[in-house]
Amino acid sequence: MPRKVIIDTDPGVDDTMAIYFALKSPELELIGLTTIFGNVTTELATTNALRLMEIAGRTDIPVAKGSDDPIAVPYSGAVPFVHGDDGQGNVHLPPPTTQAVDQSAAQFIVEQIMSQPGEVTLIPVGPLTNIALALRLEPRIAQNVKEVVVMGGNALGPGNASPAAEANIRNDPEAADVVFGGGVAGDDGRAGCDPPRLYERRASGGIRQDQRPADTAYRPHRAVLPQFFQPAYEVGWHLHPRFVSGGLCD
Ligand SMILES: [Ca+2]
Repeated sequence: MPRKVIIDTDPGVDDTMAIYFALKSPELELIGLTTIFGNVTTELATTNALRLMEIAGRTDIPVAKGSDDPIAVPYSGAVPFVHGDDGQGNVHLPPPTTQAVDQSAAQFIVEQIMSQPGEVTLIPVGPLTNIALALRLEPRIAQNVKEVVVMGGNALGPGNASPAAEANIRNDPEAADVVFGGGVAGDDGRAGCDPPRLYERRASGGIRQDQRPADTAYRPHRAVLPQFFQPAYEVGWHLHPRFVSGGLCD
C-alpha cells in the first residue's frame, strides 16, 4: 500500500524534481499539492504546481493555494536569480488551464489528515506557513498526521540564506516555531531530527563537492545546484531512510 503524501511546495526547479520523483515512485501516493511563497510568490507557485500536474497528466491530483505571506510579516519577495522569473528556469511555459481547489492549503491539509487519521505524511519543502496555519486551524492534526518530513533548518553548517540561516526556516521562523512546538511527532518519535540529518551531510561538504560540476553548468542562473536536489532528497529519505546517510539521530 503506497504511503499517502502531501507535498507543500514553492516550485521552484528543485521542488519540481521532487514532485515528479514522488509521482514516479510506486511507494508513494501523491494526494495533493499545497502551495506556498518562497522561491516565487504563492500565486506563481500555484500556477506552476497546476502546470506541473497538467504536464504529468495528473490533473486528478488537487492543488490547494496557500498563504501569500508569512505569519508575522509580509513576504520578502521572489528570488528570480535562483530559479528564474517564472520559478522554472525561465522556460516560460503557457499558463495552466486548470484551477486550484476551492480550499486554502491549511483547510486542505486539515481535511485530508482528519479524514484519514494516521495515513497522511506531509512533506513541506518550503516555508512552514501552511503547516502552522493548519495546526492553528485544527491542532489535532499533530496527533493524526502520520509523519512530517521537513526540508528546513540548519544545525551544523553555514546557511544558504544568511551566514547561519536556512532559507525555508528564515522565510517564516514564526511558522517553524509553531510547527516544531506543535506536538507533531513521527511514528518513531524523532520529529525534528531530519533536517539536521540532511544539513549535516551538506555541511560536511558531501553534497556540494559531489555536485560541483553540475553547479558550474547551471551558472547562468547563479544557482547552487545541490539546493535543487534537496527537496528530492526529502522525498527520497522518506522512501528509503538511508537515501541520505549520516545524521544526528542514528
Ligand atoms: Ca522549495
